[in-house]
Amino acid sequence: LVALAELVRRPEEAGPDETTTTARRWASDPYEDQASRYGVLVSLRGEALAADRIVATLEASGLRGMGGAGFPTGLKWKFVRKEAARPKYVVCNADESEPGTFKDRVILDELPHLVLEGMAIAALVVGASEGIVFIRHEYGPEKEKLARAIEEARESGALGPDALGPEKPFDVRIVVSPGGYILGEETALLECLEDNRGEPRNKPPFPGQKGLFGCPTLMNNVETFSYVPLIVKEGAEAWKARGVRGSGGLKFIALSGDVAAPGVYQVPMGTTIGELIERAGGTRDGRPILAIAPGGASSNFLRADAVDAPLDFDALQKRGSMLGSGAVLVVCEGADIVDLVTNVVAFFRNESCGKCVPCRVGTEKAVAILEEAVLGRGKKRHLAVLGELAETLAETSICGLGQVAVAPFLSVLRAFEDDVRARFPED
Ligand code: L3W
Ligand code: SF4
Repeated sequence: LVALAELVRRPEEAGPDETTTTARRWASDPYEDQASRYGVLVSLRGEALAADRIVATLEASGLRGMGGAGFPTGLKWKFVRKEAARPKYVVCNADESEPGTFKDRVILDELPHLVLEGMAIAALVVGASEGIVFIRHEYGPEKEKLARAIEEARESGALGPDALGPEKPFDVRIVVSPGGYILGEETALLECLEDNRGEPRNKPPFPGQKGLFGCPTLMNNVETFSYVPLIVKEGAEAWKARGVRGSGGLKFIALSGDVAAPGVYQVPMGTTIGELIERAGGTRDGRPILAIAPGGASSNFLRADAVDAPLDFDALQKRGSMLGSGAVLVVCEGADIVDLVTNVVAFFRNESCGKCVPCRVGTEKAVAILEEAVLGRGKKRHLAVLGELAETLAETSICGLGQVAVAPFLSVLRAFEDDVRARFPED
């Protein structure tokens, strides 16, 4: 039996032979000029109407949020820009915790200045002078790297009193998450920053309207910010041209599970899952693929024929799953898929903050049913109960955790119906 815990080890648990902290890039390196740090920010300082141009460029580029939801970045920035209330904040969500997701860790390690430059450009656009990076507490070495990068940026004037132009300050501080998956949910993160219990808020209002301390707050994922300098520099068309098969731009993917070389890969958006696996040396021991979860634990499992699916928000949604936070989990034959998906649901049960009764109680119930099924003692009528639980949680949960908690099981039921039904033999 291959449990998810074995398939998706957290980066800090990875063995020395596993390159989880080295991005393997394809084609040309778009970041080769990271040495000319903050060149884009500096060039924007004196530009009249820079903010409007940047928003238009981001909208035309098609850049979407890389934390999981894929919300259009230019639109989000436009919303926050038009808010009149002050002060405004820029928050970088670096509380990467989705099982199988470890690409932000590599970006923070290798490209911290691009993240900071992206945040400074965001501040210039929305009119903020304070930025916060909220980082996962296990990311100690990355936090140190980022802290050094912040110091270097201050020394060069890229952060500080004149960062966005004469007497237009912007500075960034790091806040270490006290720990817990749910704090990566944007409103729970804000509650935490306000020193409250880290539970999600009802939305709307969105953070862009009423965020930190009730003020407009632009929040994006690490990867999203890191792309901004390049897009502003090279323009929307050049960015889109970096994608393939009609998709635009680039994507960092954390590849894990039964592959020869798990790790972080940067690929053109639109690369197929099969091409990615091939790039990683194929499956472990050449075993046939059983299932693929293309977007982390929250995403629906697909059958092996999904290898031809492009890594792209819309394409994967059409296939019944999602790109999510860009975490491709490969499961080969020999794995017990019911055991594996029980692990996923148990993860959500463990990480539920308990604010919504259906999520708090429903995930507990779902895991109890699934644990019986793993032992081959599932009851037929409980399959219907799992369907009802999934629907109830999707309808009544106030955040993504509860909304998707039982969905991965339903995807496994759809993909491997006979095998799964066989685990629920009893009346
Ligand atoms: C202004 C509107 N802003 C939406 C903003 C909203 C947020 C973004 C997306 O993430 C995903 C889920 C899981 N005016 C707006 C607006 N916004 N409408 O757009 O919002 P939303 O609500 O679609 O999603 P979300 O709650 O931000 C949920 C995935 O995250 N997930 C796990 C993620 C884990 C990681 C990680 O470990 N790195 O990211 C779990 O649920 O797939 O798609 O900013 O404010 N009208
Ligand atoms: Fe908390 Fe679950 Fe409700 Fe999200 S859905 S707020 S995790 S109880």
